[in-house]
Amino acid sequence: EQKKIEVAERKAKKSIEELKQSEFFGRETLSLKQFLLDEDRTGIIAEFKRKSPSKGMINGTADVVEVTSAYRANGASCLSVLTDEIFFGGSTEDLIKARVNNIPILRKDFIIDEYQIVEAKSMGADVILLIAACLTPEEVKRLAAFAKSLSLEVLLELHDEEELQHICNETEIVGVNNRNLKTFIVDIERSIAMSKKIPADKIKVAESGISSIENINIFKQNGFRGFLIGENFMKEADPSKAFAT
Ligand code: IGP
Repeated sequence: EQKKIEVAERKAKKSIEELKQSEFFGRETLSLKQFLLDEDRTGIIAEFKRKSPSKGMINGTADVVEVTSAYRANGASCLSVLTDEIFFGGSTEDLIKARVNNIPILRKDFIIDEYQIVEAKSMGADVILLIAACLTPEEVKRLAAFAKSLSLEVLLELHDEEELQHICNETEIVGVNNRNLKTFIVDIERSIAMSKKIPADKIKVAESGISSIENINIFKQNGFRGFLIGENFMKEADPSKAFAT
C-alpha cells in the first residue's frame, strides 16, 4: 500500500517521457542469464543494502561506488542495489552510481507498476525483481512481459510452494528466498526442497541468509546458478573484504 502511494507521488513528479530522456534509457542492457550461465564466473549477486527490516541498520556509511566496484573486482557476477527508501534506506542515486560497473545490475525494490520498470531502465538497471508475495500470477506475467519489451530481465522471487504458480514463460530466472517474510527465519533445507519443483529450464537463484562457501556449495549441488548475498558482506566495515574471503 505504501508503495502505491510512493509510486503515485513519483509519477506526479516525473513523466514517463521525462524518464525516457535519461542517458541510460537507450543503453544496451547486460544479460544476467548469460552472466549466471558463464561457468567462469562465481554466480554471486552481491547486494548493496544499508539497512533492512530484519536487521535494522547494517551499514549506514558505506560508499556505494567503492563497495560495488570492489564487489565487481572480487568477482561478483551481478550487483543488486536497493532503491527502496522506506524499509531499506536505498535510493535511485545509489543505483545510478553503481552503474560505473560493467556487470548486470538488479533493481531491488517492490515493483507493482510499469512506471517503476521504466524508472529501472532509466537508472541503468538490467534486471528487475518481481516478488510473488506482492503480485498475482497475472500481474507477474504482465509486468515481466513489459520488462522484456524494454530488454530488461526479470528475477521472480518465491518464498513458498504456493507461489510456484507465479512462474511463467516470461520469467526465466527464479529466485527462492530462504528467509520467511513474516518470521525472518532462514531455512535453507526448505528452499532446496521447494526448488525441486521449479521447472528444469529455469535458472535458479538462492536468496538471503547465505554466509559461507558451504552454503553456496549445497545450493550448487542442487542446481542453483546464482547466490544473492547482502548482509554477510554489508555488515563488515569493508564489505568487499568480506566478499574476497
Ligand atoms: C539478500 P541477505 O540475507 O544476504 O542480506 O539477503 C537478499 O536476498 C535480501 O535483501 C532480499 C530482499 C528481498 C530485500 C531478498 N528479497 C526483497 C528487499 C526486497
